[in-house]
Amino acid sequence: MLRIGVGKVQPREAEFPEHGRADFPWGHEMHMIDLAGTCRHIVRDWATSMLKLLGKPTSINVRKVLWLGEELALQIDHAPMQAPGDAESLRRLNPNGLVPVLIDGTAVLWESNTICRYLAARQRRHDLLPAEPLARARVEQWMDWQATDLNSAWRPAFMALVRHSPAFQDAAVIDHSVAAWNRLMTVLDAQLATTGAFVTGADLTLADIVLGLSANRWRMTPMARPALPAVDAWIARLETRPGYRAHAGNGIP
Ligand SMILES: N[C@@H](CCC(=O)N[C@@H](CS)C(=O)NCC(=O)O)C(=O)O
Repeated sequence: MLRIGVGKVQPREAEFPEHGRADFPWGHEMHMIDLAGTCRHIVRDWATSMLKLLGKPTSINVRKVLWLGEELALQIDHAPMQAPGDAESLRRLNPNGLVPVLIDGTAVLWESNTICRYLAARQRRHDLLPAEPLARARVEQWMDWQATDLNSAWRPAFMALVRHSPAFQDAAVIDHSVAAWNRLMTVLDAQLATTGAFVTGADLTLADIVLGLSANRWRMTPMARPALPAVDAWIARLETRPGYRAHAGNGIP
């Protein structure tokens, strides 16, 4: 009879068909102990085991995936990728060198909203990402708006007022960014006032997850903001969800 235990080893090097070799900051080791007490161990092919997520837990785009993971009750092995030397490894998985990166078996995915769509579809969660084309397009419309228009609007203001980046200190550019950010948040407010619940209707979808992170950042950035009662009411609804509290409204802008 064999007894089996699982332990962690790191770092581990692995091969991905499309990406070549990459160091990975953790792996799994399976120990097999026979009756004579002899310990042999084999290294499990961790690349075919559970979902892996790379990226700092403070990153707004990583937090989308962590929150979604909770909504889907998925077990995700999360590595922050902060150690020296991680950058080169990361670039082999995502040529942009950015997080999040999701690893599912030998498949590697990057772009946070795409990862969210993939996970919802993988788990057949049509409540979060509808199968019906028009309903799905409405969710994706707001997700794309988040990733393009809204993200472009806030970047200079956020980099200046929260990150205090020397590269973003032009007052006119900051003012313009604050105004654009506030204007787009009023667009979201009007939509939420119409639905009276979540971004696309009565139920939470992926649009609420990606925009929930954006709205939290908007509320936490020290700048003048208009009163947006529908956004406030929506965030109060999001705050009832453990995934939002843990990964979005968790005190990190
Ligand atoms: N469009 C990409 C943007 C990814 C991105 O900008 N990620 C940031 C963190 S939010 C990043 O990796 N920054 C470099 C770092 O954190 O080291 C996505 O949505 O996944």
